[in-house]
Amino acid sequence: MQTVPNHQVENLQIEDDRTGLSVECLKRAFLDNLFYVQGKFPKIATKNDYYMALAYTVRDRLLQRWINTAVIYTERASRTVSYLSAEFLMGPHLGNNLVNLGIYDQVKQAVSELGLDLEDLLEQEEEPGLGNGGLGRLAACYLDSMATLEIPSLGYGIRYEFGIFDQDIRDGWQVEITDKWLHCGNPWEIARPEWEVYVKLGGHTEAYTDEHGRYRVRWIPYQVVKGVPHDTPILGYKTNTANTLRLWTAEAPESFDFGAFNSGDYLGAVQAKMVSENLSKVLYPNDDSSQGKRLRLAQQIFFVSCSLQDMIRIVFRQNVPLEKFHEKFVVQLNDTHPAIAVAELMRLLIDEHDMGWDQAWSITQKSLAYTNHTLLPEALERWPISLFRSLLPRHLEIIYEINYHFLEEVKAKFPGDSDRLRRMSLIDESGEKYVRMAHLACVGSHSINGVAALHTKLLQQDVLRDFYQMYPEKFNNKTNGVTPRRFMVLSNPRLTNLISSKIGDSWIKHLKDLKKLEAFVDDPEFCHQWRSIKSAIKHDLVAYIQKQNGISVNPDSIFDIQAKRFHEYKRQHLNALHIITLYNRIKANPDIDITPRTFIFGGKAAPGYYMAKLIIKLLNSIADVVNNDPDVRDRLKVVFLKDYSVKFAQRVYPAADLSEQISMAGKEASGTGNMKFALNGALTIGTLDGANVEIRDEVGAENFFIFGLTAPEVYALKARGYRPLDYYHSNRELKAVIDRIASGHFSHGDTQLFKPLLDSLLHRDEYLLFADYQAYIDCQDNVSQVYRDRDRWTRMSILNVARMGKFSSDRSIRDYCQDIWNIQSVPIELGECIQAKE
Ligand code: GPW
Repeated sequence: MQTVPNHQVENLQIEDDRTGLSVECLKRAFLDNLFYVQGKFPKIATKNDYYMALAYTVRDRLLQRWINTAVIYTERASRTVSYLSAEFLMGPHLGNNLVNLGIYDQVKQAVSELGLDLEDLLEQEEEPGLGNGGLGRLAACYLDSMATLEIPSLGYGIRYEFGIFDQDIRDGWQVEITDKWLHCGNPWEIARPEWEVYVKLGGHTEAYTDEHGRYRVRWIPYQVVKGVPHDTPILGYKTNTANTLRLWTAEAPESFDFGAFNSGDYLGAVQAKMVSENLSKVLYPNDDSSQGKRLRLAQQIFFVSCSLQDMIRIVFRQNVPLEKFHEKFVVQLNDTHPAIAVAELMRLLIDEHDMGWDQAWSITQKSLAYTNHTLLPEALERWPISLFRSLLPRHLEIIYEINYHFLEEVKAKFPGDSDRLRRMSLIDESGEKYVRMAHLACVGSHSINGVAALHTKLLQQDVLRDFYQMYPEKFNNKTNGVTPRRFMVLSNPRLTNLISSKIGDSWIKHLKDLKKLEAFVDDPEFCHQWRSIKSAIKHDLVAYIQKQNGISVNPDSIFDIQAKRFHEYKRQHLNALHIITLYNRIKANPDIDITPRTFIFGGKAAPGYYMAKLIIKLLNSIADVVNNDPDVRDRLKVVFLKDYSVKFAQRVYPAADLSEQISMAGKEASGTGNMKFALNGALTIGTLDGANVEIRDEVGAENFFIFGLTAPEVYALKARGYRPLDYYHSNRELKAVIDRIASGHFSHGDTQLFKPLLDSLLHRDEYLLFADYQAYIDCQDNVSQVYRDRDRWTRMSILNVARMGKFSSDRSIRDYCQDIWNIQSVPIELGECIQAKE
């Protein structure tokens, strides 16, 4: 579609009621939106109407910045980061936008003068749960940091109609409920049907010779799907930059099935429409695992093709020659989910834009960069060749061609090493043939990065070792980070205000400035305030737990929290073994002196992951027994908080005393919850895994509870031959714990319920719970001791926060900008561009 220049429109001034930030103006605008957008008046308005009216009021203020940003980026054809991710776990927008606009307090006052409560309205927002966990949330933190650092960027992904399922707990088991996040409308997005694109699927290819006598390939698809972009503004913290998150919905093209339509096959045509719409219907709820399902591959090509076509459109609109695609865009691949971009960009350049192979390959490699997020073998994506060919016949040809050139390169560098060729090939031919997406991403990118120092080292030594030997210069580390805006300023206003009252608020943009807090660590008044704030927040969570779970919790107990996806490698069940150990000690000696603890869990399990769901059932079963056993006398409480989400995480992190980061070393790529807890003043009990290693280095070993085998020790033990039964037989407390579960004590006498879990521990124990058990218990005993010295604990807590500066996502993004993206900031001035230039 053509844009029509219209000087009358350009001359329009944006009305003050849509941009003004005074309390009076906000009130007027709010009522105006309630009336004209929501179509309600106060007498009949629901809470949701009020939320919508407020959201539109805030969106109007974003739009001014969004349009200014777009105008400047377009005029200057600014170099842009394109962040491709199958997941964006944004969390609620309203509060975050209030913080970043700097109008939280004004809006609070405005709505309160209208007789409403801001917290109430914030609670009303259905968060877009378009991600599973860490990977999707990282993408969201990175969008926040890119906008804050004024880096031109576009996030590209899928607008799933159903995001991550809502979790209910029934009889202790997880039950999944569809997430209808769109059912009340989404005030934050704007559809852009004028920028629709088409994606081909299935069918076959044909070779032909073009008018210049060149060999060409034509792809005759079985199906064509339309992608429609929906844009959400991403505002930086106290900047005018508003970047875009562009999510694609799949629709049936109007014209495609007219054949069927006209021949009277009405239902057939509607069927085709439904098949198309399926592509953006639902988020796959697996975290750190890949299933090889056709629809999932279709989702990947769908959003990748839409996004690359959109970038090419932008390149043309800004009069950049296509040969300079890589100068206009750098495309970061968030894991292998978008790795099909390697073949798709080649296809677009060669088949659709007449470019030669060598030039297309050079542009592709210069444009793409790949981030790996896992060391788990089951998470490395592979697609059966037959499935791949039936959906993407042209891409398979291109991948074969890339593979041919690549293997020639490998042969040249390592002559006579046929084993290496087999290992490195883009095609796994050991049995059923597969396309290896991580290999495709490595070959097609100019940068390959891990997400924590240890993770990158293990990639180089192990998972991607051959690629490291082939292309050492491509490898680099980018330790993850989290945004302090959402995970401190918004979620922990009390601690934010205390900190800012002492050291100013520069730390919100320059997290390293938290270091200045160290000067107050010996100030008794400050320590007292620090402790009272933590206590007040814990009281709030106590009230919530009372309401949600009907459990009364002692606010003076240690709040010991493990909140993350359920996965055996994350070892929530090791935590369970500790709980039962303490329970056994109490049962053996009811008067034993134990530091009171509240164990809090939150997290979802993939619906098809039986063992993870059984672990949830075990925790709930332990909770039932422990919370109701009179011998325990409120010294231990176990709480499973259902339906963990970003909204919920924001409530949980600030209340934690102790953060559980207890994965088997060598399995957690980085972790980011570990950072959010520590930033909010929790101490960490953790293994030397992922970013825990770097957190401990920063905060000091004396302020961190470390335990367990290191990654090399894990490998050595497994190589020696690990025998979990030996630990069971030789460790009295461990045996008692296992026997207690096996006896049916937590399952109303049912000795079969947890047998699969116990069998897996006793006979395989892939994640070495038994090997780490004693070290974990000893470390927890030490935690309990230290907690009794409240001054010491407070000091450790302050030092943790003061030394967390490295883990801001701003630092991560600065590192990406310098080392991979080669991109500079583009500050946005307000007002200079919407008004027409005379
Ligand atoms: F398997 N992560 C995740 F690598 O949340 F793709 N989901 C995933 O599917 C994958 C990784 C994948 C997580 C890592 O487990 C976590 O350690 C890391 O902090 C996070 O990604 C962000 O890098």
